[in-house]
Amino acid sequence: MLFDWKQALLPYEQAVDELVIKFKGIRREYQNANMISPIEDVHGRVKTVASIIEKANRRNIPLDKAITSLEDIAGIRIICRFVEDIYEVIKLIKKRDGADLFIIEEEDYITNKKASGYRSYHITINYPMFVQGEYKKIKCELQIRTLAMNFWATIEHSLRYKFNRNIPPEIKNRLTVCAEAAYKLDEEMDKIKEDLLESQQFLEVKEQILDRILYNIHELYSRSGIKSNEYNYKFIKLYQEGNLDKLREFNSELETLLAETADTNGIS
Ligand code: 0O2
Repeated sequence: MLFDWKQALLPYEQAVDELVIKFKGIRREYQNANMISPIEDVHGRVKTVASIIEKANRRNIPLDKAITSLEDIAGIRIICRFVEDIYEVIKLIKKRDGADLFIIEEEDYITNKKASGYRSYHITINYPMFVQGEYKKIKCELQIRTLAMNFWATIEHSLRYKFNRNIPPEIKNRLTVCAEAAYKLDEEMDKIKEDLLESQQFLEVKEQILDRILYNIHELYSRSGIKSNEYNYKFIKLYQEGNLDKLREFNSELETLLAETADTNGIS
């Protein structure tokens, strides 16, 4: 009888779907708390049958054992902006160990890059699930890497396929140089991370104040018919100047005015 790959891979698909939702959920939690998430993006995939057969053959694994032996049938890729964020994500995963996932092993290809130049942090987990009413643990590989590491790995992966895993030495050398350049980029980005985060926070605070100002101008106009032109002009001028303190001051001015109009209108 023919092996039913579709049926066998179904639990892996479900595990990938659930894990993607969970990691995207972490990202959303940070955003809701107005914090910058260490997770930039999350992707998941189930290895194709062709890729499973190829890898099993390469590792001399009999086909009937391929699904249970290979660690990366189900794969989740977590993309971070900074190397530091990778370690933050690892901490978050370890906190869940024994709860909704079970860590089997870790491979730190960041500190110990592969000969190819590949960098990424791999965590193999068992993910508990109910499959057709039965409790099962599905093996899944989590790959955590930066945008720069992912860029390099994606290009190198395509070239591997193009050259049937035998990349010509000249291209291999270039890739090694590129891997180092990508890592240098990560190192430089980590150095300016604080400045980047500050500027991001600055933009977020500024956006909130701008929203508040526009809301207050609208309220002044709709509550008491105060001509909003004067305030609109002042707003545009301050907006162009971009000075956060002045925008804050202007917003306080509007809020005092609003409170006064509320008093005279008897609104409490
Ligand atoms: P896919 O699904 O096409 O990505 P090894 O440890 O070297 O004997 P392997 O397969 O590298 O064997 O196992 P490992 O280390 O667990 O790697 C699993 C996955 O990590 C790979 O899956 C890749 O996604 C990624 N990876 C590992 N090494 C490299 C590398 O040098 N370059 C790139 N681009 N990715 C790597 P697969 O099997 O490639 O399948």
